[in-house]
Amino acid sequence: HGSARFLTKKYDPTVKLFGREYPTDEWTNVNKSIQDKLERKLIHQKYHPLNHLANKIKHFFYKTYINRNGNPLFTIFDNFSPVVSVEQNFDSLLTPKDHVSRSKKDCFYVNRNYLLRAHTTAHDNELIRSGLNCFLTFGDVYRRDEIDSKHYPVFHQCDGVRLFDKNELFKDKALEMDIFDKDEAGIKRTFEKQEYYTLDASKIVEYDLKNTLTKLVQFIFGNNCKLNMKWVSATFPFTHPSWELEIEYKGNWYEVLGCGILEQKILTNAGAENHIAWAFGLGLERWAMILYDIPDIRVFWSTDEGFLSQFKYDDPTHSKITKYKQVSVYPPCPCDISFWLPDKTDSYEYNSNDFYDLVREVGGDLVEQVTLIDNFENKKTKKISHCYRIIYRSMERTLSQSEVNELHKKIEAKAKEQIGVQIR
Ligand code: FA5
Ligand code: MG
Repeated sequence: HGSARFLTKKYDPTVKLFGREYPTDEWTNVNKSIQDKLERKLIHQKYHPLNHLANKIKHFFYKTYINRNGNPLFTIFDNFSPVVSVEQNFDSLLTPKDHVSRSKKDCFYVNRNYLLRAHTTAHDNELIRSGLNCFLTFGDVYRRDEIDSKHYPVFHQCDGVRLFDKNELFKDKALEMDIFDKDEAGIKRTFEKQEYYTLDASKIVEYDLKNTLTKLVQFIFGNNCKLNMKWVSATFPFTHPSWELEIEYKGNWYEVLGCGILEQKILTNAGAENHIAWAFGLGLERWAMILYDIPDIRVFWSTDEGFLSQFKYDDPTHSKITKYKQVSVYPPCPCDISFWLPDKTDSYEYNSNDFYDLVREVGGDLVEQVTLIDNFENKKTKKISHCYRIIYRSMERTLSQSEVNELHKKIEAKAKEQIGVQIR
């Protein structure tokens, strides 16, 4: 292990990401296993817990913030390429040239000019420049890190930004109040505010930021959730003042987001100099682990149906909270069953759910999953055949083959008797 970092790796002259070729150089360190992750797009995978969570967050902003015409105030982006320039990820956010976060040992560099974004904040500058006042960005982010229950080299973030001009900030008091401190002699940066702003402006934006995020926590975790939260002061090159929000969960404090008042220089550089803004960035996995009781960040990358099937539900009001049951470490036993469906009558037409219910009834918790794997019609007889794969697995022990066979036979018999199928 210890010596691996000293090996010099040979890279091809170019690396191809999303169909585009990038020349490699002495900064290149994107490896094959990380490139495979680029394709996974977990937040876009329907019914994935990160997809459920992203939908909840979008819904919160859409329903809470609407303009005079009833349209959402926040514009949402979730499809930007994770390949960004060093300029986007660092320079545009005022990260000093010698800042530790730029290090090759912490980031995945494509070459000296491009990297896999280390945070979704990388898009803020351009989105402000494009004229938006309120926006959210969701995406996968990449950091070189160890893999343990809380760290994984790929995770997901949501960044949010809101700009205010004088009228939005002070409303009917706008004539009497100012965002910018005109008393040039006295202006200085304190722990409470940047040198440019009045204390009033800074405090109102701070209040709005913390209020928005507190409401988001309450919406996501349920209004009467008994989570302890605390604001901890923090530092980021792109915000001042800055905070982190921590949530207590099972006796430990988890940092769930970073936020602050955006540096005025970033607004000025992006052509929004008459504004003041808040910004935040949250880690979706941290929120999902607390929300769904997921004990290990690696679980999100699992393709095991025992995991995925637990989240296969529609949630039209974005308020459903389910608790994850640890996928058993005992081996799965798949067994297939094929039958001709009963003929359709006036009173009964076969539906797969009938079979699923029956399997659950007979097999109980020893059944982890049932999937329809084949469906065809005999052209002559017009009879329809279904084949289902049942995965048997116990949470407590290894099932014996004879035990599984016996259960499977019972299911066949019951299906014949109750639904009238014809086993093939
Ligand atoms: C940032 O990434 C800042 N861009 C956040 C920000 C945006 C601050 C805008 C101010 C204004 P940080 O590195 O702390 O900050 O990560 C933000 C959140 O991502 C953390 O609070 C945590 O919830 C999550 N996170 C960070 N590292 C990991 C990791 N290795 N695995 C999983 N989640 C992580
Ligand atoms: Mg942090």
